[in-house]
Amino acid sequence: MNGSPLLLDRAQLDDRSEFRDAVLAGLDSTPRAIPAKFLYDARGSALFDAICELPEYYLTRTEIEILRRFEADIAAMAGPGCALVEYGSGSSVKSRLLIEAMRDLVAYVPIDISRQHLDATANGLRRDYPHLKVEPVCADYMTLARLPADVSAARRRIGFFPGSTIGNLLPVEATAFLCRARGLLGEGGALVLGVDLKKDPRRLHDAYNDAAGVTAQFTLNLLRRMNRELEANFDLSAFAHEAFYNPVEGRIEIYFRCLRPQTVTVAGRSFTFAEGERVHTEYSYKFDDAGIATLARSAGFTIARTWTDPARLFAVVYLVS
Ligand code: AVI
Repeated sequence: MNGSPLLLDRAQLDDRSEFRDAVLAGLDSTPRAIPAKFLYDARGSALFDAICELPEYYLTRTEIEILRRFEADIAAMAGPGCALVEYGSGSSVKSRLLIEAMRDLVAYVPIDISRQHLDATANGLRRDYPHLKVEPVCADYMTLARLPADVSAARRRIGFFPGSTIGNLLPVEATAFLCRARGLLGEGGALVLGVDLKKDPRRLHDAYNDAAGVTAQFTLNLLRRMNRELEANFDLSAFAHEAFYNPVEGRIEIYFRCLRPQTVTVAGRSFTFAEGERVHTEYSYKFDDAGIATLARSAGFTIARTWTDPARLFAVVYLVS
């Protein structure tokens, strides 16, 4: 990971130049912003896993609770002989619940950008479900144009996009993603979508400003990554994580904020940061029923069912074409 560029393989070199181009463009833009996907290097992914376990971060455990409670309903809506297609599968923890509930599943197709994650997950699933056809696809699900041929043998394709990852997309990107998914899932297809709900802003604030500071480490890991991969010289003590709920836009906004004026070198270029200047890293949109319906409609989906927890913190919706 930390080795000389000469030891990087082709894919790593491509990843690194994509990262460099995105960072330089993001630091040249006004306001400054770096796309959220670059938060997930190996350390960032481990930190995100730790976030999911935090007492303040209710999203993961609430969604799992909903899936456990309603997995039989979800399986009944899907019916027999389906293929399950998971967008951004990671370790496929949540999809295991659906795999176990959806008997007669023809195939499981995890889609993930990380080859390492994908292979480990696929091998684990093949071991645990020897009769299930596991067809991993290593791709960016935002641009994926085709599913494996075998999937067309399924009676119906069921997409699965959990975790409220849809909330990290701008509304226009979320619509584009849903349109693409609707096309890939085809006629009779459906999408099981996890969304975080609007709630008391203090609860939202705490979920992104945990007392242990893990979310702050997750944001500031982007600076570490730039230092390591782009020969940058960010002083980590001179920047702070900032996250707040914007009630007008209905979203959490996350930035790293500069605490004292300084000049930083990144990939051979110099960038000056004023005190208080911030660089945007993430949005996390929160939804109400009307917002979910508008989003679904924008891509030609309708909501067939909505499942929530008793406190209405999170929702899992079943969208049909
Ligand atoms: C991955 N995604 C749904 C998380 C969220 O809640 O928006 C990312 C995150 N960033 C900071 N904490 C969690």
